[in-house]
Amino acid sequence: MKVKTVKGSWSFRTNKLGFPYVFLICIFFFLAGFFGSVLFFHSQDDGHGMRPGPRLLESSTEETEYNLLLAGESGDNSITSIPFQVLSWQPRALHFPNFATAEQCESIVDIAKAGLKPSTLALRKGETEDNTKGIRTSSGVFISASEDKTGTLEVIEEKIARATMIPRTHGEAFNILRYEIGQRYNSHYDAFNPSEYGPQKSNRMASFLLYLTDVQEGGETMFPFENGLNMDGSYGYESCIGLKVRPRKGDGLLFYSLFPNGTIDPTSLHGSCPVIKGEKWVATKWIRDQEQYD
Ligand SMILES: O=C(O)CCC(=O)C(=O)O
Repeated sequence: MKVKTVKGSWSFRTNKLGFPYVFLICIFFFLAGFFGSVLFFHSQDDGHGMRPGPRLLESSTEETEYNLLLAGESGDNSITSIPFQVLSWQPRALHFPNFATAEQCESIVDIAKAGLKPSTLALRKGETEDNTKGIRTSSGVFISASEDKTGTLEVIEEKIARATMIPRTHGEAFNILRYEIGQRYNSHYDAFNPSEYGPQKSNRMASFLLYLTDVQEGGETMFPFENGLNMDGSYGYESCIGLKVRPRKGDGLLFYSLFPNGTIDPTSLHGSCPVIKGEKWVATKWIRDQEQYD
């Protein structure tokens, strides 16, 4: 039987098109591939000659679109974004960069200036003004948001409530403090231990500090017992050691004095290092575990 042979189409085409034509087609595809890949990698470049790796959520600077849910009657129909850095888990301390604007800080300093008086201390049994001299040497004034006709403290107070999710009604009036060179606040607890201070109607559960000025040198807020450090009984309450938070105009610092179970966190001991150069202004908001009616 005669086997039918079919000529391959390749030989058919090459025969028909000729070698120079095929050669040109090859060159065309080679160049198209080469320039295409160059363009592709260029578009992936981050501007520094590096191709980006997988992006970390927290380092993304792109605008994110969120699909909002229908909020409850007391909720918001917008997203609140208040960036923070966890400074420590012992105590629970958060840093809020650029929490307030420079104008807001300056306005708070302006309203506080006229009312400054030497800062006072809550005294324990056996303590007197005389035997506690030198522990807290700043000047300060208490101003509630409703007393500030510029409305700045109102805006800041609202933002603190959102950052902490503790209603404004739990906050004391702002204590606005000025530290001049050499002035300090030795380490202490904001929460009142009933065994030292007697029975309490409510306790300070958290403190929010808004730094109103930069300080050239010194004036850090210190946490000497951070992460259980220096807790061997030898700490003298004056030394500026442990976690130190540098005051920066407009930045906020939040820390919790009580554990979630309501007992005092021993690592929440804190104070203000003496100012060495410049002047420190800070607005403190003490937040209580019960509503404040006065
Ligand atoms: O001024 C500071 O950095 C700390 C203030 C403080 O400890 C306080 O007001 O309880």
